Amino acid sequence: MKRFPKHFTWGSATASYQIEGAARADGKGESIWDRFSRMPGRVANGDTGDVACDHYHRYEEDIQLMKELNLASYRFSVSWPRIFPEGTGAVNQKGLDFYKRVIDTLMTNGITPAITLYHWDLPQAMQDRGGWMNRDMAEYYLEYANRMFTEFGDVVPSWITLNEPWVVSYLGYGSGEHAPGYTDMYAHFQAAHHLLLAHGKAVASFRELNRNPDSRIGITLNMNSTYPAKEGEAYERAARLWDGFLNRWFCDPVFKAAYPQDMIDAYERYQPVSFIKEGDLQQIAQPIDFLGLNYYSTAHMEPAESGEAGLTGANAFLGVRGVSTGRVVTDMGWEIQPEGLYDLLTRIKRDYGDVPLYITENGAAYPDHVDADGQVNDDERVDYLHQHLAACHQAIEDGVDLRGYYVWSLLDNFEWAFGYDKRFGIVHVDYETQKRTPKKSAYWFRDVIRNNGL
Ligand code: IFM
Repeated sequence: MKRFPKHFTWGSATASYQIEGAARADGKGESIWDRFSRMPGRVANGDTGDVACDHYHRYEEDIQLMKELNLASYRFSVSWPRIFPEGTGAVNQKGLDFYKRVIDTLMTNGITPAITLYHWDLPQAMQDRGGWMNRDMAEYYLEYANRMFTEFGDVVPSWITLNEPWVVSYLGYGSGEHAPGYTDMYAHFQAAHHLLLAHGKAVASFRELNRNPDSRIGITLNMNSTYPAKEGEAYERAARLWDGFLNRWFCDPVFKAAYPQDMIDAYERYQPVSFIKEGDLQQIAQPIDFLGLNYYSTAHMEPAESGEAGLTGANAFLGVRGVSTGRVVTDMGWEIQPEGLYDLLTRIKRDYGDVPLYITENGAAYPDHVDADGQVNDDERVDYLHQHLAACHQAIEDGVDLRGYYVWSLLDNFEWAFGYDKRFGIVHVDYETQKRTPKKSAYWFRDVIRNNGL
């Protein structure tokens, strides 16, 4: 038996827009995903989060499920436009009441809440002011974060400022696959900087407010291990550039108060980084209590010609391309490489020090269905989770301070541009009836938690 440390935290994660539905209920404002999902061709099948898993009305049933699965902690995000329908100014009390009910029900059932403040559903009113390209967004975010700290900071012990700022800035502003759908590499870097600034301001304010001396705050980054596709200097360089773009651009300012020079150089080949103002990096690099990692896959990189036909976005910008290695893929087309998780965990320790780590997301999409006998036999997901937990275990054995693991996701849900086509849940959701059916992986995970080991 591979046992985990005594106080290891076991949980599952979700995000507001992906599960709540109730898109206009009780005074909620429009979010950029409400707007974007209505634009023709942006989301598969024209799906929207209008109803999603209807968690807004079914949170009690969902929390009972969490309890049955032995979850010790639940990571969820708050919908900013439910709290501030216009992004700033007037507060929507009914929005606050909803999260109060969720938090109370979790606590009554012995499940510790972990709040992510921003998991991509920016109020549309904020986008109308330029969204994350606008430096003022850091101040608006701070207003929202402060309100949440004031309301819930005494009872919620764990806070995450941002979920995957790279996805927000690159997929939202660089490649255009996500809301708001811009395709401008400079906008990406600018948005990323303002997100980091927002993070730093919120951390400083959290310390100052000090609502509960035992509570902790961190950030969640989506990080991949990046490898050269072949031996050779050009391949090493390609891997390093992608690492700079995806990983170091976020970790370096947070932990070292500096942006990676190779990325600054890449950017400045085209334009000065005038959006970085004096004092910003000190503001960003507030000490955090933990780093959350969302890990799914790896990247194997090779050099490419920047002007090459078909090369777009960051690939054209950096002159690199990811290649397939022939490994087995999930339904997202993402290669399965659990040793990449081990490499990532040990690399963080090596490059950024002994910061406490949490896997705030890990999981896999498969085209699951309920059998005639009412079961969902998702053996591939069990296998995926098993292998990745084994990698976590190995990293802990080798001295990494990994404190917890949250499976993505509790429920099948709205997978952004893929709509409801991709199922990541350990619990199956029938979107016609809203019936929840725990999959084999849910029962497997319940037993892992019971045994505190594999
Ligand atoms: O569904 C997403 C989640 O919102 C953020 N991390 C990756 C997941 C799977 O794509």
